Amino acid sequence: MAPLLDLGAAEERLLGVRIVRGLLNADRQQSLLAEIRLVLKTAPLVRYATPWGRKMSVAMSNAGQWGWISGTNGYGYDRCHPETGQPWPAIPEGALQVWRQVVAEAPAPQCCLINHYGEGARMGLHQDADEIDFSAPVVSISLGDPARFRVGGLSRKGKTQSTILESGDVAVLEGDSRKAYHGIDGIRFGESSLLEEGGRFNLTLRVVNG
Ligand code: MD3
Ligand code: FE
Repeated sequence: MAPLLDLGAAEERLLGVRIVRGLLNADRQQSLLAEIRLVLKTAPLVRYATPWGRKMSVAMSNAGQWGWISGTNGYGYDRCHPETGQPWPAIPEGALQVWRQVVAEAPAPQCCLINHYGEGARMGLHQDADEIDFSAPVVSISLGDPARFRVGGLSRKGKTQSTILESGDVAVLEGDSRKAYHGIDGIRFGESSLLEEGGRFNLTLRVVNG
């Protein structure tokens, strides 16, 4: 494994979003995936309904002190899984390592949202606005099939740019980009061999209430 502080991975910006390609090598991807599978045993994935009553195509779970959920009472952060009633499991060590590697000076993350994209899943353009502390960065880790990630500006109408996020890529949302509109147009199902069943996991690490 490469030393933790080796920032040899390529870094670029997409409308203010910092993208570090290939931050996680195959070994780190595998071990993080194993940690995610353990989390999902006690905190299973759920497909939530939108406020419009349609089911999201992305299935979700969480690790950490707070988890993002959605339901008939609205959406936001909760300490427990909506179906098991249990507190969320601890954030995987492999994810905390990434956080320390890319945003060393930030306070520790309180939430690790786990998004699972199966065939045909996508996430429409939105802002992340349910956190209290917007000064803290958000760190996103992609595992599995490549996804088309789209980012715009602070208004829904502004122009957007897109790029492909691949397994092992990390995106850092900080400063102005923290409130930018963004989404996932879709994934290239089955292209990566990391998940035997195909699909994509995205982990987003957040500070929820500073
Ligand atoms: C840009 N997830 O969970 S991660 C989400 O791949 C979410 O599952 C997507 O958007 C996914 O809310 C995209 C990259 C990301 C995460 C948070 C952001 C981009 C962001 C917050 C502000 C701007
Ligand atoms: Fe988001």
